[in-house]
Amino acid sequence: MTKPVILIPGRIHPRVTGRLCERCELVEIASVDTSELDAETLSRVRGGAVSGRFPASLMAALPNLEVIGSFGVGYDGVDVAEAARRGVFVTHTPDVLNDEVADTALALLLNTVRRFHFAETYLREGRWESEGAFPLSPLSLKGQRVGIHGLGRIGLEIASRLVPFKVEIHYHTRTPRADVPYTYHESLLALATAVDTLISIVPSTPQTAGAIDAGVLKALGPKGVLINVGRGSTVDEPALIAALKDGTIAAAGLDVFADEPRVPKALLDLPNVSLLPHVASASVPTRDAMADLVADNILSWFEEGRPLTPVPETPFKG
Ligand code: NAP
Ligand code: 8YV
Repeated sequence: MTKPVILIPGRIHPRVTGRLCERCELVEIASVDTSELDAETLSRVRGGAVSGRFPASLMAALPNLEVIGSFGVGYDGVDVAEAARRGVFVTHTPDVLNDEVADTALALLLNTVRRFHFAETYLREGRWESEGAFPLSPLSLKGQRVGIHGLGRIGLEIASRLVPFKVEIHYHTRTPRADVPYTYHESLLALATAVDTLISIVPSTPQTAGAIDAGVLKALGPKGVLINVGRGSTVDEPALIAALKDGTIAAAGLDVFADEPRVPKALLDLPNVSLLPHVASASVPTRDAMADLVADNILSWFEEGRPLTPVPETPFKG
């Protein structure tokens, strides 16, 4: 039987290629630029596996494309509208990373509020011995009201981890959930007004772009803390930097940025931030599970005739 040909534009977790290589023919290229491939190869490609971008221009170069396996639960790098128009299934990796990302969100929250990263540096520099105790953190999680922007698969796990911390939990989504006891707010601004700490875990969409703006930060207030583990595009980064500088909010913990991997120097220079290089899901077990789900989706499509976890924009109606 002829093996399906899978295009891999750019780098991807090695377990994806390791899993696929025996049952598929892999065509690996450096980026979404297909100019090094001849027309015959392009026409043989039936699948794609990607961590990052899969634009409409790439789909246009692949006349027999059937399925794209995207690494990650967020699939903003893939032009899903164009895929849907072409009848191409796009799959992603939901659920297998919920716990890891929620754990990271809590760690980032505590680090931001209690400044443990600065405390550890203080110890390592010998300053505990030479200067005495590390200064008290002005902020505490105790008694805080925490708002979750996005209460989906990961947001729910974040909320359940917050319960034992005895904080008040509020949330905003476009549609209220009937299955949670947390306080719902109809707008992000109303949520920010009601809470001290805002955790954002929404997808990158035209509607969420720049949603956390100067007005939302002002509503969060001078004791306010922003944690972003969703996407950098959700935050107006210049407005956030200004708010952190002038005391409009107290602190921020960020795992995601507007223009990764570039992080504005103005953010790096601030004393009231905790910054991570997009590592929320980045443990070996979780990334292995994500890689397996990318491979399983592609193999299931070609061997069983159905994708396992298609995105909502390209549903499988079997
Ligand atoms: P999900 O289950 O689809 O949940 C998304 C949540 O966001 C839902 O509650 C949804 O509710 C809400 N939402 C969507 N658009 C909104 C809007 N315009 N305003 C307010 N709420 C909105 O997704 P998930 O699996 O939890 O993942 C969420 C996102 O986290 C991913 O798309 C990805 O970008 C990001 N992520 C980041 C990392 C990392 O490494 N930092 C790791 C994993 C995921 P409604 O539809 O009712 O509005
Ligand atoms: C990964 C993510 O860092 O799943 C997502 O949406 O942002 C992360 O889990 C990313 O997919 C790595 O490419």
